Amino acid sequence: MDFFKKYQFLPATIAVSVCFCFFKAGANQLPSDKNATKETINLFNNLKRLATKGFMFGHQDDLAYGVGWKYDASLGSAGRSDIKDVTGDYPAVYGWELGRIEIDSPNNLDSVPFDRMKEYIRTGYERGGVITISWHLNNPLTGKTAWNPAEGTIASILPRGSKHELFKTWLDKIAAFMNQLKGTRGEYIPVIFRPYHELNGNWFWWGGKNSTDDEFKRLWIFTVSYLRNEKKIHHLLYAYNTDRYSSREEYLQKYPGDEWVDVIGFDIYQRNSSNEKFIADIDKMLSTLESIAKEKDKIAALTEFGGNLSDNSWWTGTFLKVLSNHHISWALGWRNAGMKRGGEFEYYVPYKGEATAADFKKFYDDERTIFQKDISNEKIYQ
Ligand code: BMA
Repeated sequence: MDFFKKYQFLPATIAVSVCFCFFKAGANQLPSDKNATKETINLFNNLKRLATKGFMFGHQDDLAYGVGWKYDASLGSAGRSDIKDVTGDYPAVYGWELGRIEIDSPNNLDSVPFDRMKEYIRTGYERGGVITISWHLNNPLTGKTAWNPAEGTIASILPRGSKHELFKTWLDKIAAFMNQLKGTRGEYIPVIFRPYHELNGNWFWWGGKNSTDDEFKRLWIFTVSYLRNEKKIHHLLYAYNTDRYSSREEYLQKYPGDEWVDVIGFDIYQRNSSNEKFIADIDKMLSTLESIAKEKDKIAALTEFGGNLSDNSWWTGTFLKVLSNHHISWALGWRNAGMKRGGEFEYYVPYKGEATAADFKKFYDDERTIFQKDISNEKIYQ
């Protein structure tokens, strides 16, 4: 073969390779679902990008109720929010909860009507915010709550178990809800789904000593593959999340594998521990989480938190102080339930007139915290 013939395709080959390299370098990375929608891929990549700038602030049930109010439509489509009452802005991340959708209840376990929830989700998304959804699902074996760890529950819902068919109908209801979440152009609203959370704790039927590692992994993989492959849902990112943990090994003990997870996180409540102890604990856990996220190329988040709000400067003096040393995507404060039926007064973020409100405003003003106005400018779905 003469020289010309041998190398006649060389220029074309080089050109194609160069283009391909450029394309790869500039291209978005795919989440665990290789068929994810465009908006979901963009969300995944933007969550990673934003974590280098600061962290998003999130709040559970933010638009539905707060301390002393419920479903306040007086602000029109803007909607009330304890965070907005204090800062003039909404959170960047909205947490919602699907517990009891599986038994066809019109309201979730915290009395939020699913119909309203869908509206709130659309509102948050149209403002450019992030949606994350947890699921305190009942125990499918006993019919009792998520906090009923009956023996044999997971085995009963895995393939060939006595409750497997029932369990699939529960996932069908999750799929139906997710499929009803659409933006104004008819596109699906991306959701960070966070099932089986606090998975190393012993209080839920799926977690801790109530499941073997293998059972938990099989439950996780079954759930994701059923929603992804059977129900063809491609607008979800999946969050794997533990409670407090003490080592990397403990964190990863029930990890199902990189192809089934996009976000890794943990939940933490300060309760009665001192600020110093809380800082030390969370600092260690965040460092471990970040190193796992980096190694696995996942998004790190504080999927639920509750602080010490008897300290007026907790937001800047403790929380911001420790989070400033880390790169997580978001931190979600749990719900402002207010006075509950049993007499417990439950809240995790300030409301108008609450003692930490002034300090929270400083926290809001700090350039490292990301709320709604910032996130709207980032156009994270494009
Ligand atoms: C708990 C409390 C409960 C609530 C549950 C599920 O931490 O807030 O009141 O029912 O979460 O949202």
